[in-house]
Amino acid sequence: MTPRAKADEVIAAALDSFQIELPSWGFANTGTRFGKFLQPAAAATIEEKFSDAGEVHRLTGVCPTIALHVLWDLPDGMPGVANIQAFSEKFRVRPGSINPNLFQDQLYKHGSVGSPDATARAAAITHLLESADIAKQLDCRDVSLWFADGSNYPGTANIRQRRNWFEHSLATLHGHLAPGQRMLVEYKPFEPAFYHTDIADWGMALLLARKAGPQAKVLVDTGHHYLGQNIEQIVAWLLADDMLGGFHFNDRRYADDDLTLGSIDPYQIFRIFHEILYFEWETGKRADVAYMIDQSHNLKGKIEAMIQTVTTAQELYAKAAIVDHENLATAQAKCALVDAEVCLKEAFSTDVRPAIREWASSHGLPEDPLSAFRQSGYLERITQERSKRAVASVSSYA
Ligand code: RM4
Ligand code: MN
Ligand code: MN
Repeated sequence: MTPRAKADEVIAAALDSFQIELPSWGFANTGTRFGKFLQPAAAATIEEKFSDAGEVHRLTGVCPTIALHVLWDLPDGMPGVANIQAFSEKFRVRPGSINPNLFQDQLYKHGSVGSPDATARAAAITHLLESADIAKQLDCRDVSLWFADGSNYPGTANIRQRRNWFEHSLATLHGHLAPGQRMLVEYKPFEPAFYHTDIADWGMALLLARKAGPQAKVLVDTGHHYLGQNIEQIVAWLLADDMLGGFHFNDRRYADDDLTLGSIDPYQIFRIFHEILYFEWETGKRADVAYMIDQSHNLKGKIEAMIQTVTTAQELYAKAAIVDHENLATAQAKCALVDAEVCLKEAFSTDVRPAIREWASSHGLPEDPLSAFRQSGYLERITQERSKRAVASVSSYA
């Protein structure tokens, strides 16, 4: 077998095992704190979000699930489950991670589970438990937690006390999970809190997840780090301790910019995938990691941007899959620095697009999902249909 044919085979096997979850909020009108530019084709209802996600999955074949934000997608809680089930059947995409929303209600002005107000803490716990129940009803494995909790000025919050409340609430949620369910703890250094955030980094998320119980893992959102932080090292450490639960993928230049994956620094996403695949090669274990997209495209067409993201993710994953692990391990052991780095770069600079096209057509998928989307007429149809109705109030803050 030629090296090229071997690489193509490795890529095809890697792509067969690669799936990535779409965020419902990525299809809705979102913006910045300075305003929102509305798109006539943006999804305003849960049915429209499922429809758009179904379209991305139909064209890419690797997005079988859609992440749901409880407040935005099931505003009435549990009674919304039947709707979700119906749309899931209709549009052939399953509900994925369930994201409680603990940051929009007026009650959460000073935090949710970390608020000094006992009423806010109790409401937050009730919402967490209801979210776990929704996940059970929908057969969703992951409850994905992100807390906006924190404070804006030094001296205004009791940091240790808030941590205790977090420990208590997360343990309560853990006690409520069904066997096989997981809770993912996401961290973020700042925004909306600008002095301290209760779960500010991976160490805090790790400690809280450990305390909560064995079904709690850490979620890494690539946009939630200080600039210059070595994210792939965090990934490698969490993998080594079996504490990596999943990702929210996006790219950024400055802070939590939620830009298209790989648009700014594709090498970083490649290095993250590389750490995961290197771990799998070394241990012979499959990393049990949920890949999810957490992006909001304010100006790009929502569906096009999502297809672009998925395609980029596949390319970077395929590049990481063809790293010659044996060679790399040998070079590392000998401290052959240039050889080791060249080994990584070699894979990164390989054009994997022909192999991906081949993989797609062998699975009955369009070789170029973006142009297939443009030719499908879907966008024209929804633009027409959706611009007829009045734009529903925009509640999503992603
Ligand atoms: C946060 C975080 C969460 C996402 C919200 C909308 O910054 O990334 O995962 O659900 O934004
Ligand atoms: Mn996120
Ligand atoms: Mn974020």
